[in-house]
Amino acid sequence: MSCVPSSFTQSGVNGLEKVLKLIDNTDGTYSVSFALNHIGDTTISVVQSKHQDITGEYYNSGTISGTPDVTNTTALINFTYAHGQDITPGHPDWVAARFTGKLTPFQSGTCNITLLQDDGATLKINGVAQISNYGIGMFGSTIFSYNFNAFETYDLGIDWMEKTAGAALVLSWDCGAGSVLISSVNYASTDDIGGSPLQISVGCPDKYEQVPSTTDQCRPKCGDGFVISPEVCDDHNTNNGDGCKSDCTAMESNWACPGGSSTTKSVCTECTQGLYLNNPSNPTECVAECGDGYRVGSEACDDGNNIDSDGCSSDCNEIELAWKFLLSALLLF
Ligand SMILES: [Ca+2]
Ligand SMILES: [Ca+2]
Ligand SMILES: [Ca+2]
Ligand SMILES: [Ca+2]
Repeated sequence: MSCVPSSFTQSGVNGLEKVLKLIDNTDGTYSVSFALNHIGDTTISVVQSKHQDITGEYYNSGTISGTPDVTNTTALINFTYAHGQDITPGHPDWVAARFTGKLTPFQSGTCNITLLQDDGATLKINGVAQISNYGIGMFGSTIFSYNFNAFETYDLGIDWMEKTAGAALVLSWDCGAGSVLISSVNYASTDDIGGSPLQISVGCPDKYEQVPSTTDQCRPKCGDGFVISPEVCDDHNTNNGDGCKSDCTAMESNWACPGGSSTTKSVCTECTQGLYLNNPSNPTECVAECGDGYRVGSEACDDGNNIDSDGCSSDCNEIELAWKFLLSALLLF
């Protein structure tokens, strides 16, 4: 882990954003862009990380109690003392110390944390002990795993007690890139800046609605009176029996619903007797059908079939000539 670079792209932070991109505008401002992968409310936090030295309180009595004999600050937990070397002035042995600070990781994930101790120490994160070796005479490393959220601030506390001989206290972590001393930039706290945290709400575009049982899909809203593909019609309701089906996927049998668009609703008309939705070039037009027995529109006749020489031509365009004469003769008598 390291300091925030001037530009970076990160995927899947906290499982909310598909892409997070940060650019240093070099004018004191930063731009952040991201793609939300869900419809609804989202909280966006913009935080600033501020380095904060760790406070060390030393007790020459060898016990953490009362007023510390020495208080100072340090940018790192990286102490080693040779046999006989003073920890506090005049005190190389039987010195206890309490270190407190803030720890901020810049990536989410699990880190293996190693504390080299001589003698033993207790380490707490957010008040919960992860290592409990305070008061134990030891020289060695203890490792534990911790799952961090990026840019969250964690309280760090270490109680350490050196008995005799050499002494050490070194805090390092491995967050996937090898074990390194925890950097001073990570001894930091984060504060919201600007209008952070910001609540935003993302919905479907106008004339669309969320697809049920999904979190990130919109579809044209059926019943709003606007026809947007894949809607076939939208007669401004979600009823059946009035021309456009309740789900807007089709016109109902023998109904025509022309005129619908993204700005106008469909107007449905039921085809009257002898008219059908049967025009390939205009599927919303009611047209006559030759041979159904109903003479309508431009049909000259319709004798219920598509056969010639029986009085009405097979295409219903003509009353056949011989039959005209016969008809005339019958009328004369
Ligand atoms: Ca619609
Ligand atoms: Ca309808
Ligand atoms: Ca007909
Ligand atoms: Ca005929």
